[in-house]
Amino acid sequence: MTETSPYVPPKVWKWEAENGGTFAKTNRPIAGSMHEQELPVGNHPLQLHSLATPNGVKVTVMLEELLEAGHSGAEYDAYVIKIGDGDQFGSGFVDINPNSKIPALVDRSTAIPTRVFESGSILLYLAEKFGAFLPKDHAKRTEAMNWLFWQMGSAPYLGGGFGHFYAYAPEKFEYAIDRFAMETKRQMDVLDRHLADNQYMAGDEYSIADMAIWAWYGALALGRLYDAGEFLDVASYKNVVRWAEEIGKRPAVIRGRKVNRVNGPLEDQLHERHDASDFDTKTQDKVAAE
Ligand SMILES: N[C@@H](CCC(=O)N[C@@H](CS)C(=O)NCC(=O)O)C(=O)O
Repeated sequence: MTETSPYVPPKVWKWEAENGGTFAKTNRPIAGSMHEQELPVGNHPLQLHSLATPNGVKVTVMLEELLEAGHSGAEYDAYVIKIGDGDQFGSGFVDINPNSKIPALVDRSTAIPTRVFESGSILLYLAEKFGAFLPKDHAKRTEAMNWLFWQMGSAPYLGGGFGHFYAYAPEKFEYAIDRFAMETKRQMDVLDRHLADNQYMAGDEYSIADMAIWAWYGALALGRLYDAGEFLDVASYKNVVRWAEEIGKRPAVIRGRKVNRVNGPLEDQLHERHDASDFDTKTQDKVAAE
């Protein structure tokens, strides 16, 4: 019988071999750009550089909601950043997000173009710019912000913790899966109890807090994340499922999920978005049929 000796951390950690996980080629312990790469620029005031992961979907849902509500100033060009290919380390992208993570937005309607990174900051920027999807009433606005920031602090345990060890790590480590499954279920219970008495996260108004939380926890409740619906018994969080299904039916949400998507059914993949008509003519099923 071979016994593996327990890992003893060295005095100083060194970046040596790839760890074998799904993102082994992407992850690195240094920041900054790795290659020269200019970003394309389209005609609209808002330029989005992103991918349809949960963090990306929050922003495309918000932009589609703004357009659906008649805010024509929210017209946008959306370009794909393929994080598996290292696009986030190109010099143009690092200029707009020194943290090298999608999503990142440039607002070219300001005298000097404004860069906006971190999905929560982007949602708040757009909500304030257009006066939409953030309650005007101070107490309700505070509640929306409470939940927006809750999402920012909580989702790394769901994604970087549970999702990483359940779906992406090179081996199944019981300790890590246990720890993060427990925390993810606790978070789902937090949401479930809140949504038992509230239609939306900030009460009776749909807001950026719903968009942020739905992209992660709505996807989990609908069984779309990490194939973990059964493992985490997501159906038992009935109020979260009710809320997730309701939001999932919104036309802007259905459109927003398609933008910058490079996997899944071809009819749900709109790699780049430059015009509202692209949803009818440029999804990958239509491109393939040409
Ligand atoms: N806190 C950030 C997280 C963004 C994030 O983690 N983005 C991931 C995709 S979901 C990414 O770009 N990863 C690429 C990398 O880590 O190199 C936000 O909310 O915008």
